[in-house]
Amino acid sequence: MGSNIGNRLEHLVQAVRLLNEHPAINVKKVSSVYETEPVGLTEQAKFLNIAVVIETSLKAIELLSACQFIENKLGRMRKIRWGPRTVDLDILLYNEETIRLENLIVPHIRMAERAFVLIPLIEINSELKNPVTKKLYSEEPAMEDEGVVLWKKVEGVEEFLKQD
Ligand code: PH2
Ligand code: MG
Ligand code: MG
Repeated sequence: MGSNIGNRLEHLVQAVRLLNEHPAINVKKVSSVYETEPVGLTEQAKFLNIAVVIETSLKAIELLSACQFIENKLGRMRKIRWGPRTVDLDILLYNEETIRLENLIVPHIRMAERAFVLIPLIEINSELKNPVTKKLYSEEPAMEDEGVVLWKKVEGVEEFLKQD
């Protein structure tokens, strides 16, 4: 998840809360919050990024709808590709599956090149591998990139959801 507009932490907390309130989704882990330099379109505000682990009975495509519902609920407008957003919820991995639908590709196509994805992801599970190449995400060269700074240490889902 990422946010770079308004109260960025609040947007992430609300997004995790809404995910967890979905009857078919359980949020199991939340990473610490990282402040990250914008990638792609660099002339925009810094992001806060987190990664979460969920358990769900939803199919990946249904999970995507749930994520988009939350993005819209939190006021996301889709104006510019890679542009500023109140909140962005991307599906990075879904079990060990590879999914190639028109509007959903898993593993997320750019995740292995983005330190703002890899660093929070590795914090919650350092053993994760690309399900196709079997390469450890912790061994991706992008892990060494600059522009990702620990902003707030998070100890657990409960604690994360308590802050306002
Ligand atoms: N998301 C993007 C584009 N660029 N940069 C950072 N630092 N964090 C993001 O979440 C992000 C981005 C497209 O979704
Ligand atoms: Mg997205
Ligand atoms: Mg994104």
